[in-house]
Amino acid sequence: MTPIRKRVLSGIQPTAGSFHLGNYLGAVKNWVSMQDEHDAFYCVVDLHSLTVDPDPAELRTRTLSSIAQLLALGLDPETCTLFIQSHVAAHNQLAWVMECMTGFGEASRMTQFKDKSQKSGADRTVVGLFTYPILMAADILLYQSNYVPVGEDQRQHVELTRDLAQRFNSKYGQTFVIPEPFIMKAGAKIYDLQDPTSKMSKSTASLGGVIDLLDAPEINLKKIKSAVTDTEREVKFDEKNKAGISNLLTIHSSLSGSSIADLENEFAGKGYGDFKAAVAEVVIEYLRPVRERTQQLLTDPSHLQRILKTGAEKAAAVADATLAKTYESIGLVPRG
Ligand code: ATP
Ligand code: LTN
Repeated sequence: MTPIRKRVLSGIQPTAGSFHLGNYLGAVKNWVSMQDEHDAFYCVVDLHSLTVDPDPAELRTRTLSSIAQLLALGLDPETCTLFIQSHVAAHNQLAWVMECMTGFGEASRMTQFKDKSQKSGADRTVVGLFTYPILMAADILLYQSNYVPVGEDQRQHVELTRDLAQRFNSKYGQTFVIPEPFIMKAGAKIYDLQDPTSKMSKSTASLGGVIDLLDAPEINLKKIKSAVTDTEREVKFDEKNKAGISNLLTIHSSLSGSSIADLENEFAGKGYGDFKAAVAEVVIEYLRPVRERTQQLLTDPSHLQRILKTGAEKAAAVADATLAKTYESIGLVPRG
């Protein structure tokens, strides 16, 4: 008898024209490596991205580009279920139920909400940004997911999801699997090249510090060569005192597979210039085929649409069953 494979679910927002290296090393790399051994569901969370008021034409383009990038990075639609969040109505439906189980104070403690709302000011902060983690909880719980591969910044949201699932189960009976965050140590947080104490982020002001997967090699070369380092000369991993160099070591090591210790040895006695050139080469060569495959996939939108249609059908079958069970548990009368 084949053992039942554990479920995995994760999502990524279509908030930029290209994913960046932090998205790949913190999250999508794990998505790819988990798809073979798990029953994996991956979605582009377009509804979440509405919290930043995207331009409609841009949202459409970015959503399809996100799907193309995920395929180019190695997701195989025959192996995992790849879909767009808004194609499965149950996400919003379960989110409402979960909103009615979340304390106002509990939601107010989410640090991503606090950071983002502080940046844009109370008047420009939408309610959707506040309820964002609850929609994320619905994404996860609908699929009875065991693991949620994300970067470190999402740990608190997965903790909230666990709390909500436990609360629901103890009040209404066993309904949801309690998910666990799956966060790799290496690459869990990639920092901005210009400000190596802040995370590399799509919505950051310092674009010079973000390595986009789809950028031309010359642009990424320039960004890596001008990465902020320190006044010493030693290529050594020391996150506290050498944040820039440590970040570059993490990037090199995660893409090349060489250990940090081997890289420290290889560059002992050499200057930062040589080291940066080596990092740039690894990044550029890694990204070259990803960029080419993405561009190629985008030339055939009907192929992408077919993948998405199958993905949405497979996802909806699982999600609708969980939603029906949830509605029944809380006493909503079925339509019949
Ligand atoms: P924004 O900064 O605009 O919120 P983002 O760049 O964080 O966007 P998301 O779509 O929110 O992108 O995140 C997708 C995945 O990438 C998440 O699992 C998140 O944890 C991970 N991630 C994002 N930035 C980093 C980073 N700098 N290092 C590691 N993982 C990251
Ligand atoms: N909130 C996440 C994106 C996200 C997600 C999810 C991740 C939405 N739904 C479900 C994992 C599982 C973010 O900002 N990176």
